[in-house]
Amino acid sequence: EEKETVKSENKEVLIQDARTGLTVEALKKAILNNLFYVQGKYPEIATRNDYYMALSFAVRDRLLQRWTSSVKQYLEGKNRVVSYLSAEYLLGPHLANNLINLGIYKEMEQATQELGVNLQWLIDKEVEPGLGNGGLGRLAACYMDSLATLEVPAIGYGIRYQFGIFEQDIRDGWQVEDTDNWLRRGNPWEIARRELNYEVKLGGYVQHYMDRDGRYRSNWMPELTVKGVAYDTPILGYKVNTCNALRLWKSEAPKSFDFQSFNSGDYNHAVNQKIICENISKVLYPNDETISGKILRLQQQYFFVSCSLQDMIGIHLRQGEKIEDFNVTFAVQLNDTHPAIAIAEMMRLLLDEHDLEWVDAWRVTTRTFAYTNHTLLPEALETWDLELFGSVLPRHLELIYEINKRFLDEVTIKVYGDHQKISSLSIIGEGPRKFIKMANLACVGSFAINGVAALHSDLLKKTVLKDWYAYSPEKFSNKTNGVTPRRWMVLSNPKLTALISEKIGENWIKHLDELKNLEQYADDPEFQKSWMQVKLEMKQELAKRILGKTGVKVDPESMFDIQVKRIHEYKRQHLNVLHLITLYNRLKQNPKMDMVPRTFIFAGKAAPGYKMAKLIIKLITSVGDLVNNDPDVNHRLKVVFYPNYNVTNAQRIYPAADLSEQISTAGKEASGTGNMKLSMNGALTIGTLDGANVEIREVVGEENFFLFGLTAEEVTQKRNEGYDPYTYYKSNKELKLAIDQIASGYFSHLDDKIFKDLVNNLIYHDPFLVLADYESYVACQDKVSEAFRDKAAWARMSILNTARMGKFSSDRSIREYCDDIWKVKSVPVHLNGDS
Ligand code: Z15
Repeated sequence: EEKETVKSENKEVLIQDARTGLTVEALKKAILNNLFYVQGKYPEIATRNDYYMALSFAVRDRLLQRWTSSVKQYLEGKNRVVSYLSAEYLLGPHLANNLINLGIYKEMEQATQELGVNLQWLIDKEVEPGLGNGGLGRLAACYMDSLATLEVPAIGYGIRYQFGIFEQDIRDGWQVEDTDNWLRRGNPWEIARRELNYEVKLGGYVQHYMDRDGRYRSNWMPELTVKGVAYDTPILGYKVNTCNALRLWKSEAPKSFDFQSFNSGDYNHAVNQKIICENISKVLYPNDETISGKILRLQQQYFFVSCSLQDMIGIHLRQGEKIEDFNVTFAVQLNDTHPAIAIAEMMRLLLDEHDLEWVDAWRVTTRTFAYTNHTLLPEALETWDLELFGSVLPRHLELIYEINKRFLDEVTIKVYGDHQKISSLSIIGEGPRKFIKMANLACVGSFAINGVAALHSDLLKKTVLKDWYAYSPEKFSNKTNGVTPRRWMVLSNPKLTALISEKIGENWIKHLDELKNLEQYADDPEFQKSWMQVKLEMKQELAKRILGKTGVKVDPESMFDIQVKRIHEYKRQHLNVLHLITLYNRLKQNPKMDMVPRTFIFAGKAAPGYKMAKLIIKLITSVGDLVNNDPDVNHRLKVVFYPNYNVTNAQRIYPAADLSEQISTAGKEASGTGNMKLSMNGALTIGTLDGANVEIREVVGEENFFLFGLTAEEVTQKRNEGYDPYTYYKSNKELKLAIDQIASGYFSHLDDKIFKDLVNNLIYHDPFLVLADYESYVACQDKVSEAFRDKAAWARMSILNTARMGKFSSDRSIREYCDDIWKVKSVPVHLNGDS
């Protein structure tokens, strides 16, 4: 019954101006209308949330008009569609972003003002959808923005987690997690498409039989079937009509299932099974770059991939196309290995459901998928215990065996006798227990493989994917990450945006290379003054929030030294802390010393099970408690741990940064994207030659970048020589003092046990070469402080950083994916209906 559509004589629906108009008057009408008819309130009794909802629905109406026009346009022409598969989308709040992309921010500001409510107050009411952990999820969100802005037909597929990334609270200096119940007050940005649903099998076994035509067939008898329901969120491009869908799947129990179980009388069993079904899309796994190997996670991955592929096949066939031509309609990008099961699922759908022969199915599959790798940490490469895998996906295990067999036959001929190579390319890993290597599955099944920064792509070929590169070099390329200037400049830093646009117009928002026109003002004292004035105002705003959230009073004139990102040993927040302690000691030993005042700002979540990361948070807050309360130093040093780092908070922090800390061990950070956002907002970087830092330094100029530390090559060499952190600890006085203080309980009320694991790890193991880089880091920080004294010179460097960041727009990244990998073109969308 849900598939029926309304037949109407009059196909052209007349759309009322109150639902589409972009004038202040139309917006006011729309808000009141929604307040009344959607929220059931009149202005006098409407709450802040009622207003937020009314406003959002008013904006959504305008998106939907563009969305239906986009769908219509896509279906008319036969355009290749990009399908982005990602387990995470870290979107951030929608309202203000949509106002900017619609080009009605000013109009809405006035409309709300005339209604007696403040726009910013309503914008701040939105609970952000935190459906991602960190860089990988945020990249997917930036790419959705750029795809729409470049007018590329695209669908983003993922999971509608009921609970996103946990909320972080700091209690007694420790991280405490709370659930993220983001849907509690309703979500005006999604549209449930109840009629769009697919069944997904899980567990059970496979029967084999010969059919009447003598064809060997498989019949998967699942233990459980779940239903995926589509929830669509419109993603509008910047000042274009293109509005793409982000289609997230929610898991439910299928109807058929209710009947069977409930009628058979086993009520308890029925209820339990229902809960199991709903659990699949319940919660986002909070691990960034660590694998947990949990059954539920594999079920999540398979669940959303299967729904998505069934959906794509449906779209393709409804256009009257043949299944063999699937890859002409869709280019499917795998965002890391999380959706790599798609390779096997595509084969299953083509073979078992659409009756293709193996070679034809494999041809379609390997022309469809492309794989992006996001990490060089070998421990972060996803694997699944083979037995566990088989218990969830018995049919896929068979298919993987077959894919692997055919592939290894081919390999054996090519690499004759090199068993090392054969086992490294095999999808199945051997050991005490066998396991499935998802990166290998992604590599065999994809026509393109890319890294996310030049250095990363290069290292991929030399390390984790070395044998794959040797085997099929033509598949490899680099696509340096980018970020959307709409959210990370226009939205988060409106004052800087206005200042820039005053000088060079507004074109840069869509063509970020045009920021280079700012270079001519880098030495202009007037411009420098305005530039630093904006920075100061952003620091003042952040200072207020810091006071409110942490009770710490910080000086907006001090240097804001900022490291905000997930807490991970390879990102080396503890190296930053060692520098902080060193400055503290220098001040204590020489209170009259003339030191550039600094505010150390940290933010970031630790995976709940990652002990060392949580200990690093405790170290930061402990050092902060002492430093912030010591009158000898606290007018020149402050330490802040800003709780619950998320997109909303990131937007407030980046504009206020003077110094951006990008201090990962060289060769460990695949790209980094926070580094780009900070530099775009005029922060100078202190960093290693790692990830995209390399390319940022290249474009901003080495004289505008504070470089320190070992190179990736030197890191490898040092390890091979037998790195001994203890010799660094012994031979550097300031380093030894800092570490001894941590160990002795100087920052922890004389508790000498609490940081023991951290200290021992550093002086005896130090897997990320913190101690090896300490001296070079501190020396570089001294140069940073000296540079900060010369306000004009600093302003100049800051302006040049922003001016030269054009390359790091996600528009550039997406253009490269479109041209080199997906082979898709822009399809401008014309509005239908009235407006
Ligand atoms: C993640 O956020 C990243 C890589 C991963 O393998 C996982 Cl599981 C999560 C990050 C990288 O650490 C970061 O360097 C990169 O900029 C980002 O992905 C986007 O490519």
